[in-house]
Amino acid sequence: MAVRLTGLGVSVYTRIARLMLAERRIEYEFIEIDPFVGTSSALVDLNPLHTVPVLDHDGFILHETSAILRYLETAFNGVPMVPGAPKPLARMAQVISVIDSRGYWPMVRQVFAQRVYAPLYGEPVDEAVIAEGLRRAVPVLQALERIAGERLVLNGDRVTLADLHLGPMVGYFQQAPEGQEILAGNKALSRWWGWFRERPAFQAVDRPVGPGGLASPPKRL
Ligand SMILES: N[C@@H](CCC(=O)N[C@@H](CS)C(=O)NCC(=O)O)C(=O)O
Repeated sequence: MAVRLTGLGVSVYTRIARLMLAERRIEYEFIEIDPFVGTSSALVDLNPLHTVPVLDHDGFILHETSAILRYLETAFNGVPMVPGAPKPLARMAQVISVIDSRGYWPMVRQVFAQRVYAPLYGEPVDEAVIAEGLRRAVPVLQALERIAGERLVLNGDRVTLADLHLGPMVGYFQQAPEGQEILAGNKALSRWWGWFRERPAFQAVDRPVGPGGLASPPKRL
């Protein structure tokens, strides 16, 4: 059974998929394509939306990270990561939805990309973009704080797909000093992060970004 993942090393969504592959101890081939530089016909063939990651499992092609995680969760043996009970199951879906629709852009594409990533490449930093990202990230973290405090998911106990979806996003966001400060103000979420960041699978994918940290450094993420 051949598993192949097309992605970009620094892409946060690629990291989420790689985290799941690591959690399930699945061996896979990694093909690096940068979706931010031009149009790759190889990527369009796999995914007309031209986003990464894309999974290929014996010819079954799947894009959209939450779908990839759900697929790997059931197609490969391992500790169940989708709760059976209605309430934690709903919370898991809620976290993933909040992150996808409201978290990714401000936390990663605005705050992390500008405060942390751009300087690594000597690019100018747009403070207005950071300010807007921080403003938009605050309610996202508040919503997640409530969920972490309730402890149905994000509880530092049983890992679910919500943890895997959120971990790499927080991992990037908290690299910005402002992100770290906002996170620190959300106590339950901070506790969760302290637990999650130590997971061996996360440590395996959490490679430094920047010109020294990648074989072929992309200019954007
Ligand atoms: N809905 C997609 C989003 C993936 C995504 O936005 N990936 C970024 C990299 S982190 C990407 O490929 N962006 C290229 C683009 O938007 O043109 C998923 O869940 O996989």
